[in-house]
Amino acid sequence: MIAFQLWESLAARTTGPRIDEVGADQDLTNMPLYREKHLQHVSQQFRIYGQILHAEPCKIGHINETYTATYDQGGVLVRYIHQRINQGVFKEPDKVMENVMRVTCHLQKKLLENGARQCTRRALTVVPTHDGKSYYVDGDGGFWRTFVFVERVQSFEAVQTPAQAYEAGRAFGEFQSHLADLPGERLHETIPDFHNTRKRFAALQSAVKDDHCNRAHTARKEIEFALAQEPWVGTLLDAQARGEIPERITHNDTKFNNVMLDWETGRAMCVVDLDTVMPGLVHYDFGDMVRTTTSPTMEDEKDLSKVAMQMPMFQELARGYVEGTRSFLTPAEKAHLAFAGRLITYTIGIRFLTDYLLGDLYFRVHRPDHNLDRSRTQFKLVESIVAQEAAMHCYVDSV
Ligand code: GN1
Ligand code: MG
Repeated sequence: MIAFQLWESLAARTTGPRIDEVGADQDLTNMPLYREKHLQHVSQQFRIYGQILHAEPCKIGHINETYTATYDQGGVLVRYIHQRINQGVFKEPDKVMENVMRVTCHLQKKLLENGARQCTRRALTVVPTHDGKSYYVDGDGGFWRTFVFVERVQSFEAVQTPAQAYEAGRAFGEFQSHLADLPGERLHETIPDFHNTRKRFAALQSAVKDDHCNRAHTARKEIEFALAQEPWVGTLLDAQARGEIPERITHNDTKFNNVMLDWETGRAMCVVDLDTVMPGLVHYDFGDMVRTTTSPTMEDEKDLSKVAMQMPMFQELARGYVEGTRSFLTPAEKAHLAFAGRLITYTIGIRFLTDYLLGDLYFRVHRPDHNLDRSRTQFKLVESIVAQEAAMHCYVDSV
């Protein structure tokens, strides 16, 4: 009853008790009462010992619906993440959770074996439902899971210092390295051909041809740029087909805001957003890090004069990544790292552009033309990478 009263008082927007501020990249937005009630119901399905006090939507990410919830547990305030998986994007969420469970359990096991402290701050921990499942399906078919909240960390939309770029490189490198010996079957491909640039290119071509929303004329320059890159879109797929670079377990969404940095030390603590962890090329991860850590801007920056690949950021990123992957990275894989930045920045750019042409069906948008703006930013960054790629390549060779 007390929990309910507290919940009700929260609904009336009196300030509930809070451990600390949630950080610059999380917004507190008003949540309608019915959503709070539903979230309260969902929260009761998980093996959490305590009463929920309040919850806030967390606006990071374009795909899932995420909430930070605070509980009273034995008189101490403890937070959890409740998240509803976007089933338009992840068609088989049970398989997503199978992957996530295998990956998180393996990471936790490694941490324990290595005698690490604060293991639940260093890898995500899934909180099971009362009947021991990793997810709960609500009355509307909504697919929910819960994680332990990682405290005293923060993430950033854009990188601020080369030291942060280094941390991102090291964290995702170590992540790949820890998963290199994951036992059991191949992980599920939760989104088939996720980084298959050739297929993404074909999807763009067909969106341009159909032009269902009559938007192509507003994106003529971007379409022209994107289509002109065709000669190299299959470079890594071809190298893989020739057996030069192997399939690995990769994160596939290594945006800088998916690394949690310790508040005090600035060191990377934990890699989050594991839904797309699946078989892939190491380049998909490294490329998305180049995209999100080397330019000083956000991915939807409208002032393109600010968008540029900054060499000091790239150097630290590459140094951290090569250090983190020393145990397994082959020379052939290393040789394609600089190119990966161009390829993945371009790939995400054409995904934004395609979504714009299709009417913004996939990525959550916050303003008109948001996806078009995002694609422009990516293409500007591609140009900047191309202009410096030889130097990037030389640097990778040297570390
Ligand atoms: C999506 O929503 P978020 O930030 O986790 C997308 C990534 C894109 C990214 C671009 C499953 O990630 O592939 O790189 O937006 N995730 C999915 O910001 O499509
Ligand atoms: Mg994601």
